[in-house]
Amino acid sequence: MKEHLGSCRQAIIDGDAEKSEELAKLTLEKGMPVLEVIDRGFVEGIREVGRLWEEGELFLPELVIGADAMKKAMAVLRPALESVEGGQDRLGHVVIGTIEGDIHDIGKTLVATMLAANGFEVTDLGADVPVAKFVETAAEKGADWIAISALLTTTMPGQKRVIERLEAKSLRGDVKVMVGGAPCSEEWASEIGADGYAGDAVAAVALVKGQTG
Ligand code: B1M
Repeated sequence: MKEHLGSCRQAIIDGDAEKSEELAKLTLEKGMPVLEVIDRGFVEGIREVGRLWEEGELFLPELVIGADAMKKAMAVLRPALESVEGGQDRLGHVVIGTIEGDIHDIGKTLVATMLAANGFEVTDLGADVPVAKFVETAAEKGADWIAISALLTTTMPGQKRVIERLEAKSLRGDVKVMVGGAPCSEEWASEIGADGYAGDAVAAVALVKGQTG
């Protein structure tokens, strides 16, 4: 297992999409724990790519190639996550997306997949989602939660604008707001008046489960 996790991490660092896809398939064939392989293998790889890029050891095209390798692996593994606890009554409705100006969608998609796998109805708006779109969709669907991902310090204020728009439309009491993404924190969530912060997909499920219904 340890060796497999190391290979998954390395395939992302190498930007080797063929290898990462192959390793994802092997994960399923061997019945390895999917979430652990994602978290301790592939995710560690993409975070290392980000670190190397920040230090100037990798260039933007290599960051893009690493992200592509990550997406290939996730495409293979996502259906296995979706089937973990499928087929039960829906526990609530979550509208999720990455805030406007921000195209990072790997973490957000993982959170959406885990919520769906745990019995929530999920409307995934994708990435670069305008503030108004979160609010309109939540109202239209009668959502219990809006989950807003932000990976850039420059896009985090958009999470606050969603809350302000909910207040302006007198909808704040109808829907809870969760924020997440690498630069976010508990402090940020309370500063902007969100109902919660989740540091990873498992915490996001726990938060929504604990406060819905
Ligand atoms: Co970008 N990028 N990137 N990037 N990128 C970061 C975020 C950065 C930290 C890299 C670095 O400097 N080390 C940095 C941000 C710095 C900052 O703002 N302080 C950065 C930058 C600067 C940029 C560009 C501006 C680069 C440029 O063009 N000069 C540009 C921005 C484009 C834009 O959005 N407008 C850019 C572009 C890209 C790529 C397109 C190449 C690619 C994204 C591909 C894609 O997503 N489709 C990319 C990537 C891959 C990264 C890093 C390396 C990895 C992100 C990732 O996928 N992580 C990232 C470095 C890092 O995060 N350490 C970086 C894996 C993922 C599973 O984790 O997203 O954290 P994460 O999600 C976790 C938790 O955070 C949580 O659960 C997830 C699962 O555990 N979570 C939530 C996430 N959303 C949640 C929502 C919730 C709850 C929990 O509910 C609301």
